[in-house]
Amino acid sequence: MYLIRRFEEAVSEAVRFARAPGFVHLYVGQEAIAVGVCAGLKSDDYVTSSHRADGHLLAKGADPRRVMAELYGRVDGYCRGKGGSMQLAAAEVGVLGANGIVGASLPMATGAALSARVQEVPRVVVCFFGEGASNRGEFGECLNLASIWKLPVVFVCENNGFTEFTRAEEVTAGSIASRAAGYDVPGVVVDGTDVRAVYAAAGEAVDRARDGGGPSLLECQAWRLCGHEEGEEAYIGDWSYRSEEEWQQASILDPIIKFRRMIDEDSAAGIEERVKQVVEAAVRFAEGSPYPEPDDAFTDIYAPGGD
Ligand SMILES: Cc1ncc(C[n+]2csc(CCOP(=O)(O)OP(=O)(O)O)c2C)c(N)n1
Repeated sequence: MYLIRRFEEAVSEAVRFARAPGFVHLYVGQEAIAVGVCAGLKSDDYVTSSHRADGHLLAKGADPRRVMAELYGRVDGYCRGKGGSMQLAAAEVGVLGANGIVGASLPMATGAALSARVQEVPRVVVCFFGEGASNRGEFGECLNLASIWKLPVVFVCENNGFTEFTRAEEVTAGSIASRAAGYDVPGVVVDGTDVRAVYAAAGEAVDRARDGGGPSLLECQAWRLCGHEEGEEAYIGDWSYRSEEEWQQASILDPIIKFRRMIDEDSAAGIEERVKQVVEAAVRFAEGSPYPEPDDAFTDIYAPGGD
């Protein structure tokens, strides 16, 4: 969790000083979800992700240097600098892709789970998506098919309180977790700021999926402790969708502050020092990596339906 937090601080700085391209969506406040879920996965399990993807990659074991290089648009990144933040995929560690299209992680995960079934591989697929994505049609379509076919998929809704610049309660009706019952899928609300609670709930869902029991839906509730995307204050002016009081109270929901209280000071200091070195090395690696050559613009590109 601490690695994700410090990694993203470095990303934020790189974007704000124009060393890396923009349109980066940070994961501050949601770290316990990626870590709690991915800690219980095997290395060949799959993950599909949203536009807020760095945390999912790092939690699934991606190399921070190659994630950073990708965010910088350099050739040593996981997608040779052509994916960037929202098309970031790391097949080596089972991350099938971030997504610029809200909701697209749902059919990707359902399809990957169907492929595991057809190939008779004991693989589980975890699908991360926001509460905004749960209002799109794919949500119902995928829960329905995954339930009917008892696919090994765990749907993890990250309810961070906001869809872009809109408060979730203005656009999302009722309880997301309870929507699962309509598809005969177990659905639970989880405290997404408590890594131990996420780990326990996800472990149960992953075991069920692996044992042939079919899909589950976890609604992990957390609070987005950052803007929708880096640099948004330049165009949303007064941050009118969030109040100052809310920011002050929100730090109570910081998963890292919560967890740090539970471990001893020496362990915390050791983690902090190691993470500092890892993040500094990632930035050095990214900044030392070249940009892709213009002649390579059409290599390593997948364009369905193209000539
Ligand atoms: C299909 C689609 N519609 C709209 C957008 C614009 N958009 C980007 S992020 C976002 C908010 C998504 O909210 P949520 O799913 O809750 O994820 P969060 O940003 O809170 O992590 C929107 C509407 C998009 N990228 N794709």
